[in-house]
Parts: sequence; structure tokens; C-alpha cells
Amino acid sequence: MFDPFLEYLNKSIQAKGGTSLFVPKYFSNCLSKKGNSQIQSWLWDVPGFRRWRVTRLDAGNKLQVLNSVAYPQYNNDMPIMGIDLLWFESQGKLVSVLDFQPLKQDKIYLERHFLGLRKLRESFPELANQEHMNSFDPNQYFSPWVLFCKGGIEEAQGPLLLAFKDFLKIYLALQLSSSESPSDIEPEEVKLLHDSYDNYSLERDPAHGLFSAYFGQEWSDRFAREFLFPSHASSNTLD
Ligand code: BLA
Repeated sequence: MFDPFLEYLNKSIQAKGGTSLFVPKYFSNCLSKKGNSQIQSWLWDVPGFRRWRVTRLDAGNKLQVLNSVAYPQYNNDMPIMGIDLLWFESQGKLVSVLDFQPLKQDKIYLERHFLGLRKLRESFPELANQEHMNSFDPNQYFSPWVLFCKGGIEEAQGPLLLAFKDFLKIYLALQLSSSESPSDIEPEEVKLLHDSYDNYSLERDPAHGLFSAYFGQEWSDRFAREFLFPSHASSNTLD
């Protein structure tokens, strides 16, 4: 379901000057215990970003996932890009989340970074039903203009790819414009806010149970701590 999305994402990253980085085999490609599901991950070195990861899960008609997070460099206080697209084919169920994940929720910050996402959301009202969001706190690390959709095949095959392409374009344009003017938030504080994003996400990640079922508890713990959210709090304390 998400192949054209992944292809567009890879092309956009490369057009921005991104090059792929080595990911240990343990994380880059893992087969489920039964051998019928696969999870693949990639890391990109992209100018203006300190980390950009992409993961695809293929569990056949049970579940397809495309997940990606882009962390800007610490000298740019723009939002983190978050993508989580899930297609449960046998249930005909789509869960799609596209957001510029804000480091702060104050009005000035939101006005500085969200004009583009706001406009995009006005063009895709069918992808905005976050009153159905339950396992995250929409007021923390999610923006008021998150494109959140619990839907079906109409949304998955219709507007989602169009919205996805515009979403990436707008995010990359924001990276360019925001890197041309100084940030309001100091790099040291941006780092703390990125760390706390990883911490928050690690604690709440709804994928952990699912990963454990497919790939085992040990692999899932390590994948979450070392690949998905490597800046979580316990990684910053000395052993
Ligand atoms: C929901 N994300 C989910 C769910 C799963 C995943 C299984 C629950 C789906 C359901 O409601 O049935 C899966 N998350 C994954 C997978 C990865 C992952 C496979 O990280 C692999 C790497 N999640 C993110 C990011 C965002 C995000 C970056 O990883 C932000 C854009 C959001 N995921 C997010 C939200 C929900 C979700 C808001 C819905 C929670 C809800 O139902 O309220």
C-alpha cells in the first residue's frame, strides 16, 4: 500500500542531498519468528538534519506500516517531522498521522512554524479527525494541525498520497526558510526538547506490543531504545 509513499520520500530526501547511512543488519532487516513478516529500516544523512529514520513493516494483509521521523539540527528550533501510516488490509482500516511535531506549544512558536501545515489541513478535511486519537496526548508534541485520520480504503487510496507529497514539500521548504533566520530557542534547549521527545515517544509507543509479537521481546526492546528513540533519558545516564 505504501510503496509509492516510500518511493516519494526517498526521492525527496535524495533531492535534498541526503545520502544513506549504514544501519546494522540486526535493525535494518528483521524477519518475524514465523517468517511471514518483515521490518526494514533506513537512516539518512540529510543536510540540515541530525537524524532522519525510515521504517517499513510488511505483515501482509494484516498490516502495512510506513513510519518516519526527521530531527532537524540543534541550531534550528523547527518542529520534528513525524509520519506514521498504518494500513490494516483485512480490516479495511487506515490510521494515518502526519505532523510537524512542535517543540513548544506557545502561540509565537506555532505562528512561526505552522502556516504551511495549517493551510494543508484546510485542503484535506477528510484527513483530520483527531478527536479519535486516544493513546497520545494531543497537546504534547502534536500540533493543533496534525493530519490524523482513522478511516478506510477511500482515504487510503484517495487523498492520502496527495497530502503526503504536499506535507513533505512544505516541511522541507520550512527547513530552508527557518535555517535562514536565527532560532528563538537555544541549541542546548533544542537538544533537551529532542531528548524529551524520544523519551515521551518511547514511553507511549503503541507499536511495542505489536513488535514483540512479531519479532520477540528482546529485539523490540533494543529496536525501540537503540534505533527508534536513541536519545531517551536512560541513554543519557552513565552506566
Ligand atoms: C498509532 N502506531 C499506532 C499504532 C501502531 C503504530 C500499531 C496503533 C494503531 C491502532 O490504533 O490500531 C505502529 N509506530 C508503529 C510502528 C512503528 C511506530 C509499526 O513507530 C514503527 C517504527 N507514531 C509515530 C510517529 C507519530 C506517531 C512519528 O511513530 C507521529 C506522527 C503517531 N501513531 C501515532 C498516533 C497513533 C499511532 C497519534 C494513534 C494513537 C491513537 O489511536 O490514538
